[in-house]
Amino acid sequence: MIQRWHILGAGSIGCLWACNLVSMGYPVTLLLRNPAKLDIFNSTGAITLAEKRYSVSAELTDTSTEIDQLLITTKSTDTITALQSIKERLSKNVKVIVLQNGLGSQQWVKDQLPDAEIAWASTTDGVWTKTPFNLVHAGKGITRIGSPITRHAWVAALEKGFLKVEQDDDIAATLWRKLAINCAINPLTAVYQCKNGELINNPDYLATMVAICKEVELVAESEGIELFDGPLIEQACHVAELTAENYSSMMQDIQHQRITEISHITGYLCERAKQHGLHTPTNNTYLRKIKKLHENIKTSAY
Ligand code: KPL
Repeated sequence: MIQRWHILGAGSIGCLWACNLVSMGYPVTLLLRNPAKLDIFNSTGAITLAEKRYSVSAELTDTSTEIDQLLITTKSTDTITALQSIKERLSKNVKVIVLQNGLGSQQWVKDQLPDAEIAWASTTDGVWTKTPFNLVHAGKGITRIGSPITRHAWVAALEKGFLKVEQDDDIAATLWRKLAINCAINPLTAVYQCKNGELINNPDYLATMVAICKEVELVAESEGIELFDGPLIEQACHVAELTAENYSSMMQDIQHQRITEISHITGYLCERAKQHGLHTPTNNTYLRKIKKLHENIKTSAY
């Protein structure tokens, strides 16, 4: 029997994945916290992607039906509140995929659900929401999925949709590599409110990016993580060049007065550095700067 996927976090990545799961024949339900968002969804009854409508259903998190398969795509900062709102509904051996930026929340979910079959995922797909539940898949990337412990057979079935999916036997390292790039690009673009490409054209921004990357490399080494073949700064500049005209997710969060994922990106890095007795002054400075920007922001919604 094909089991239903529930999606916690109906933002652009969650909705893109909803369409992908529908394309594979899965029934999909979006879990929404906000009745107003449910009303908006019910007025269209589907997600639109490239002019095509994908039929999914939606319900409030406080509904009582059981959840057997759960994809978590909330912002990392919303994970605790979001998971707690549906924890009672999870079946004992629920299958869970955590597809989020940053680090820290994946391990937290795993610790909370000791009997669940857990997989973690990282994506390079770029997608944005034109109007609610109407998406533009702007950058076609890869979603890597892997279990932190043993391979789960059901993950392989997820390679059959229209999104490019690969199984990853070292998903923790993949998430770390993404974190490293995010540490290099996101806080700077958010503080200076610039496009990714500006980081490589402005000598002051570039010098700061170099300092950030050196600190990140030290922490990664202490964690036993091999980052890239060359220096991190080369990879970060390469990503900034490839995405030169884009605004990073953190830049957009600040621009739209939303809480950013800094605590799970630079915050996670600085915390790990502290554990290893390493100094990360540049990363600490940008962590403080973003936290200062958060002071004027009140809410976030998953
Ligand atoms: O992942 C990103 C983001 O915006 O969050 C990129 C564009 C790669 C910058 O770190």
